[in-house]
Amino acid sequence: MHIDKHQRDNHNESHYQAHKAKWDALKSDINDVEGVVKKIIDFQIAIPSWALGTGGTRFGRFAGGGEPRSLEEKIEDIGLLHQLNKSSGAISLHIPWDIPKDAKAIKILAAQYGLRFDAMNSNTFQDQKNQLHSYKFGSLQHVNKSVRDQAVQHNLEVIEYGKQLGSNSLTIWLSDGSSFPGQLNFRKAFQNTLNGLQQIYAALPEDWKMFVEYKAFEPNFYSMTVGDWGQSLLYAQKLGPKAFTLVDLGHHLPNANIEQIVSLLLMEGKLGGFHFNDSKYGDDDLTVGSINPYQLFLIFNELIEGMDTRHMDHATDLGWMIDASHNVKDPLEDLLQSVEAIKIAYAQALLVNTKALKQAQEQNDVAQAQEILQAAYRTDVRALIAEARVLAGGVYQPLTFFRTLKVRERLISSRGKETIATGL
Ligand code: LRH
Ligand code: MN
Repeated sequence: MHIDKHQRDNHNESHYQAHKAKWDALKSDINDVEGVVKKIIDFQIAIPSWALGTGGTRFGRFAGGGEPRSLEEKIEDIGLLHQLNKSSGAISLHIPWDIPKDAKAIKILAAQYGLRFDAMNSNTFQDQKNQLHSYKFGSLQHVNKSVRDQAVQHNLEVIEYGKQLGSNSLTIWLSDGSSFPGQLNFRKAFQNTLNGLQQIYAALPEDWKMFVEYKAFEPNFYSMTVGDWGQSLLYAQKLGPKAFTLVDLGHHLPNANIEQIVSLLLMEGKLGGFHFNDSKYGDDDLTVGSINPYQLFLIFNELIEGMDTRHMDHATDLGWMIDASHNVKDPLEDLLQSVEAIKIAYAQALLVNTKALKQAQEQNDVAQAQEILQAAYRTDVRALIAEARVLAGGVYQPLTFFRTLKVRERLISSRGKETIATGL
């Protein structure tokens, strides 16, 4: 869906005065405000192709209607988000859920919406129709070489699709593990998995990266063969300079200190990117910043400290991706809120007085350190995000405008109420 320029301009005109008042008040407190606004504009977040429909659980799935029926319609939906927030300029595809039948046409369609292809995702956690060997007992870890070879082959096919689309990274999340003590030889499972990853690594084009995504549990509930940041780091270090870890915020045990994990992975130069979402219990895949926005701010505070220490480019040197599942919200509204929450956390972290914080840390002035951090966290930066968004050609209030345009109603009338999108 292409948004009419006049409708966009009418929306922005009607919101300008309210915005100007807030922005004028905020910008006077921001050092190097042009630099901060540019960083916000350049910060693009990849939208998962598997999260444009309604998600569900084993207990039920309540489709909302108007869901994309093809990869083309998924690109149109992400294109719509990007027109509204000018911050969703990339797609992360999942294979085989989103096999590009005509890669050239898909690439052209995405380019028409200003979209590029971020990390490709392989899938050896489900058995496809007429698949020779089952992944019931794992894929790269499997005791049978024929199953392991099949999984390696699949990842090589995913790389080929990515090359056709201009992607330059592969995310490997393995559901491999065990659900009962005694079921698995952990060392053999690790070595089989490493061997498989090495074969895939060897097939990576020169400029590609491999992201090894870890997860503490589910669908296995006793051990996961890439179960935490330490195991993922071990694989990435043994694989080589193109291999990195991927931090999915929902893949940690309760109360894990994710910001410390991020700081240390950055220190080792082995942090590859993120799957942003939020959770209260397990891998809940909820809207980013909906449960624990302070944790997200603390993660971005460590990211900026670590990336600036390594002179990394905030916009391009790490993979910024959402991985969420929408059980009760409209998928597109959920994604608009998630992108907004990520940009708010990034902007607040950019406002941290790092010089004063270092000083407080050097003087063990714990109370002052908290004051400095929370002064930034308690800054309402929404006018800054809105200013950057409109300067980039977006709208002041994406969610409001999405509803004003009656996008969901229009999608239901053009696609139908019962359409089901591929994905989780
Ligand atoms: C696993 C995961 C992984 C994806 C899947 C859709 O929980 O986070 O990143 O492959 O969700
Ligand atoms: Mn994930």
